[in-house]
Amino acid sequence: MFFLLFLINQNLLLNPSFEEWNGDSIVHWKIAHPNALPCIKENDTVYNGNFSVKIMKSSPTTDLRDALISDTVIINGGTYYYFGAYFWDNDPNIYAKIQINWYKNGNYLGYGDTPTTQDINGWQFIWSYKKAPDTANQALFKIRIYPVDTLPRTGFYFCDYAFLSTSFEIKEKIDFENKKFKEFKNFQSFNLAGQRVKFFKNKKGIYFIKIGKEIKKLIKLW
Ligand SMILES: [Ca+2]
Repeated sequence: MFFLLFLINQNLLLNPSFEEWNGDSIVHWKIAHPNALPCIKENDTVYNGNFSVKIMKSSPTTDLRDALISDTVIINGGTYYYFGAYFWDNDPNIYAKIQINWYKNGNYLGYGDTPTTQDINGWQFIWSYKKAPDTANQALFKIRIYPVDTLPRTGFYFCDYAFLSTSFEIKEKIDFENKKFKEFKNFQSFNLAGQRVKFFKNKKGIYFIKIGKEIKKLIKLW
């Protein structure tokens, strides 16, 4: 059995679980390309609450990637932000990721993004973190859809519970054998609630963090 093992503090996104709709519009979100990349209210494949959003790539020729864009979020430059969302993507023809664009008073400064989704028959949690540029004061949260290189270059996935936050807390602790530590690769260091920790994942895509000598499982991706 696996659990969501961290608590997101102060989600800066409005309507992050896609519960509020106004007809075909999603309250506080912009559907960037309604014809090429339709975003549809979904009440069957849902992770959180009553609704999620089905995001489609309906045109095989378009190069557009931005499907849903958040309201502008006020942020603090030089601060670390954590961001991600839940995806149900079992469609081999497309994949998804989140991109954060940083701005200062509307002027683009750069971006951060998550890893891409994989084809999994279930909900997967995709996330990353990035330090906002020192002068940034605004961010846009973009939910993107990409085709693979081969036809048909159309497809869809479901997305639910997006988040952008300056912090999260570990909720659960799972016993883990330290002697297996060397199996893990892709170590990255970051600052979690003021502590220097290491973040890594194993071959099965399971994320862990290490604080001092303690290892905690963070999330399982399926
Ligand atoms: Ca929801």
